Formats: sequence, structure tokens, C-alpha cells
Amino acid sequence: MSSNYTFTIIKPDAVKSGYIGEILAMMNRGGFKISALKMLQLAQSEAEAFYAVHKERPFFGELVKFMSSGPIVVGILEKENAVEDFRKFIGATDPAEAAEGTIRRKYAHSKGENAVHGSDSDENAAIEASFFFSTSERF
Ligand code: 3AN
Repeated sequence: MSSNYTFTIIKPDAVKSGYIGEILAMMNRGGFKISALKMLQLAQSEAEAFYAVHKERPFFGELVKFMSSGPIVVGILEKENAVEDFRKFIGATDPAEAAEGTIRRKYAHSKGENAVHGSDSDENAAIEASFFFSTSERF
């Protein structure tokens, strides 16, 4: 059975460009309800821990450097079938392949600087949400 929440990050490129408000509004219009939210900057060691599953990938160093380069907004989004629906809603990893109307099509620049993150499974949504939020920060 699919879970009813996913985890998202508005990445440093989108925060720096001033798109926090527009992206959150898009999420809301897409039927995703915000049940946790905060802005913070990751230390390099925290970014390494968060992306540990990707540590063998050639872009790991670049990914960690980018994700710790500036403030991000992290959140938990509620919707029926949230993980799968949100992946469709944000679009493909490469913005050039992202469908019209998706967040990445609109705001992403490259595979690395691609504006937003969305969990790829219910299991990872749970792990990622608890990486950033305590139970008293989740509503
Ligand atoms: P997604 O975020 O769509 O699940 P993955 O799982 O392929 O994409 O990639 C994990 C993370 O690594 C993403 N945050 C993405 O921005 C980054 N990434 C993927 N491919 C590249 C690449 N070629 N160069 C730099 N960063 C990348």
C-alpha cells in the first residue's frame, strides 16, 4: 500500500533565485498539503549523510558541494499516492526531459541544479522526513 506523504527539498539554486514562494504555491495547487516545513543550510557532512546512497556515483562530490552551498527549504507533503504523484509533478531529473507544466521544466537548470527533490519510494520518504524533522515538527 502506498503511503500518503512524501519528502521534498527546494534546492539551493531555486532558493537563491527567489522561487520558494512560487514553488510552494505550485505544490499546493497540485494538491499537496504542507505538513512540515523549514529553511536551513546543510553542513557538508550532513549533505554527505543525506546522500549516502549515492556515494559511489560519479557526481557525488559535486552533489554534496551543491546541496551544502546555500540555504534550502525542506518539507513533508501530504496527498494520496504522494510519492508517485509528486515525482510526476516535479518532472524528470534532467530538466530538458521534464514534461511541460512540471516544476523542473519551469525552474531547473541542469541534472544537478534541478530546483527540487522528491522521494523515490515510501521507504525513502520516511527515512528522509525523519532525517530533518522531529515528531513535534510534523503536523
Ligand atoms: P532524482 O532526484 O530525480 O531522484 P537521481 O536519483 O538520479 O534523481 O539523482 C539523485 C540526485 O543526484 C539528484 N538530486 C540529482 O540532482 C543529482 N544528480 C543526478 N544526476 C546528476 C548528474 N549527472 N550530475 C550532477 N548531479 C546529478
